[in-house]
Amino acid sequence: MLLSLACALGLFAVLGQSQNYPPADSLPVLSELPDPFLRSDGTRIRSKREWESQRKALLKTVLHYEYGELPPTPRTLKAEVLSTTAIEGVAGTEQEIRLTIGAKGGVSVQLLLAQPEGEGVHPVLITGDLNWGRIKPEIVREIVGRGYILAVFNREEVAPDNATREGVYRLYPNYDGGRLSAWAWGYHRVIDYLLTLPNVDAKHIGVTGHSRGGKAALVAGATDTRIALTAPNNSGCGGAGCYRLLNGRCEDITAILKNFPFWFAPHFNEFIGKVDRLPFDQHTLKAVVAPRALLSTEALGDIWANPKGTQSTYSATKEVFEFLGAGERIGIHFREGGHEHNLQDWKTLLNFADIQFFGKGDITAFHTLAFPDAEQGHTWQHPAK
Ligand code: GTR
Repeated sequence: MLLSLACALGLFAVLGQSQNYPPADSLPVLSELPDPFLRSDGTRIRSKREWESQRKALLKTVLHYEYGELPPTPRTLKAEVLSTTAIEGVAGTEQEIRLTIGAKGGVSVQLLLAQPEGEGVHPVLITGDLNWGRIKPEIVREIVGRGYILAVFNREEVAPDNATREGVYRLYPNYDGGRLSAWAWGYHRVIDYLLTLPNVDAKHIGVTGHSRGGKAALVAGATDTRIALTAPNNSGCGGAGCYRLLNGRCEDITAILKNFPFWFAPHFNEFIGKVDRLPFDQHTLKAVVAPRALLSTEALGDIWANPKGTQSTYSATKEVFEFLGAGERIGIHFREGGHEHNLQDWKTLLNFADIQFFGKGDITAFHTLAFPDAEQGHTWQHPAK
């Protein structure tokens, strides 16, 4: 404990010396999950009041080292409704929309909006996974039947899933953040549009996505307080997983940066073989969402996504939520099976959203852990304990 505290203080002494972030080699080794309550001057925050500035500082650090900043917010956004059709089996319609984001021709993105019929406003769930195909009809029926709007956009039109500089990279030629930040920006632009619609419940907007889409949804939720619920599914390494605590044949920083360097900030690869020098881990990004609601949905057979390490970062993040008096706003759910975003995952998300948005249901199931022997990964506790 003493050792890790000394290391952490060492880190913040380094960070405190200048506004710039030192390179990986100059950062101290932190073997445990870094303390999210520790400020850059080496003191810990003590009151809830101090959380908002700490939250912003943590977010800046994570974006600097891991993902890169998000692109700027564009001044213009146009939407053209191309078609409206009835959804089979439920009282609702689906619209196909073309969003044009920004000037000079802009970024053109396909958006499908499945909406329940009826008066009043509706909560919304957004995913950027349209590039993987339409959401299955039974899932759309479930979401719309439960009174939610489903917004599905194609994140690969926002930024391609490779190193080519199309989409938002063409709109902002100097932009150098990674794809996960660019995709997160796509979620934010969809929200800009949704907030112009009369049937959207602005206070109840949730984001989700699967795997790399889940990583992007987590970055989106961490960087936009208009998002009331952030729900990455099977998001693993670079998402709700963990860099330090690895279990079995799961993805680590070396593997992810070998295959997908363009998902991250260009200098993140300095941490290959040095994850213990990261001044944060994924619990830090999850904590940045607090006190807004956060759910991770995991699959026990999806070893590559490190469900056990995800439980460890969940437990570390819960310290922050509890400190803020928001312990009921964080949840985790494990199902049997493998890497997919299936009907059960969506039902789990809807159940969690009903609790968070409308106080309907019981949170207990979302605090049930699957791995009693998972590493705690941290010795710090929240400051009010
Ligand atoms: C895998 C990758 C994961 C995950 C997944 C996906 O190949 O290693 O990080 O994001 O792809 O997006 O399906």
